[in-house]
Amino acid sequence: MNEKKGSLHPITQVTREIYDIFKEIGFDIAEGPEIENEYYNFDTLNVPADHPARDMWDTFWLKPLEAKKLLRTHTSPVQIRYMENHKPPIKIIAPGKVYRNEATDATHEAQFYQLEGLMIGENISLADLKGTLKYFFEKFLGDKVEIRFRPSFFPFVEPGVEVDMKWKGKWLEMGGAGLVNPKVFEAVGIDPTEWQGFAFGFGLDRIAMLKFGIDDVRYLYNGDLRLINQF
Ligand code: YSA
Repeated sequence: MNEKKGSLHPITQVTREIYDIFKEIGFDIAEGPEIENEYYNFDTLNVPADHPARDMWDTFWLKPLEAKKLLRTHTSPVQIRYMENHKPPIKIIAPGKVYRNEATDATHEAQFYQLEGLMIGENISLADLKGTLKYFFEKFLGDKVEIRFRPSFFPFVEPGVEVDMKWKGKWLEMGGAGLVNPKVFEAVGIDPTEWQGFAFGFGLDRIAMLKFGIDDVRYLYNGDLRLINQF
């Protein structure tokens, strides 16, 4: 019988391909809970209570509010949980689902995926970050890519950058990154005079959209088999 058995969702396909590329260069895969608490989603990432930086992430808080539980707004808490339980050197990626209480459009969903990365070692610099990302994107897209860093602010990195990638002649914003802020290392008991690290967080949906030429993120989630079966 020639019955069609269905196909993997584009996000699943992209995630598996990303695993393979990073595994080859020695990265492990880490996971964390989607229901997080304020401590891991914000506090240990050096986002103090009442700091305006918290507004960067529109949060779905869970009831009872006093419990300070939330749907994680980014995959960065996975870094913290991993650093608490593993000694450096560390090389991980952590793909996963995140949630934001925001209006949707072609490039924004209230539920989407991110790809977190963390590498800790001795003498890690921004050049290591750039080299790793360039290696990844070239492997993943099968093409020569140009990467550009723009100065940016995330409380958990110093310096922080926004990462753009040149794709079909245009600069595209892919995510945030930087060198791990020594305050984050202190919060998890890693000595910042001995260890340095870089971290990054990309929109996985945007990576999938780029790879497959999908021009609206909402197509990935509306369950229309006409889209899914193309992949
Ligand atoms: C920055 C520095 C690090 O050392 C580690 C991680 C990060 C990223 C940080 N945690 C963060 O969440 N930054 S972000 O709010 O700018 O989101 C990162 C990426 O997620 C964006 O560049 C975009 O590609 C994607 N994104 C954000 N909101 C989205 C979205 N994708 C789909 N729908 C949304 N609503």
